[in-house]
Amino acid sequence: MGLLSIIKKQKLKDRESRCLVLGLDNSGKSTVVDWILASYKNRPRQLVTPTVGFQIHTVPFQNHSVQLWDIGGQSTLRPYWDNYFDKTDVLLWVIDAAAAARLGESVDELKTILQNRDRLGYNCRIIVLVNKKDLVADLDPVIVRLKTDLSEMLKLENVPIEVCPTSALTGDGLDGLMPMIVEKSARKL
Ligand SMILES: Nc1nc2c(ncn2[C@@H]2O[C@H](COP(=O)(O)OP(=O)(O)OP(=O)(O)O)[C@@H](O)[C@H]2O)c(=O)[nH]1
Ligand SMILES: [Mg+2]
Repeated sequence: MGLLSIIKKQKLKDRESRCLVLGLDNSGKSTVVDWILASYKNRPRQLVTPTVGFQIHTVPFQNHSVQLWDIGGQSTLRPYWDNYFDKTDVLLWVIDAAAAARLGESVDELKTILQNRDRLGYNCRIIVLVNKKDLVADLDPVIVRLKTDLSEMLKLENVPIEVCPTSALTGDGLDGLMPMIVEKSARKL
């Protein structure tokens, strides 16, 4: 293969992002993906049902191609999550802000994934969506608790985690998501 075709191939790769959408069942992962597909692929919004297994969608954004891997979050499916870790550019971790009782479970699952960082890759960007903000009057206590629960982990691993409050139902807070997902690939150019 000539140098020019190697460079071309690399440039193409730099414009591709693989985004893994994970989190507990019912947190709103497929609804986030549905909002993205409606916004960037003009697909009418659909009624989502629990994901059994996984779904892959490719979404064009600016001059990038984003591959979204929407994985089912039910506890029976979680042992298979690590099959999807390789070559992930962005991990989108979705939390149901209205399910306070499940916050600990969600943080524990995220911690388990972060402890397995060599599989996920140390360059993987981690974005936490505190979803269903439309159902919660005051989101601050949820975000404070989340950051406190993760702080020890963050200190140890020096993992920058971005936290975004969203509503996948209304799209509130989601406008900046695709730019964030492709930003990492853009920086490599
Ligand atoms: N009010 C509100 N409801 C939401 C929001 N996001 C998702 N939902 C609802 O939450 C329920 C679960 O959403 P899903 O997108 O299927 O959740 P999931 O995380 O993909 O669930 P699994 O596929 O089982 O892992 C659905 O009834 C959605 O309509 C949100 O931001 N606000
Ligand atoms: Mg789903």
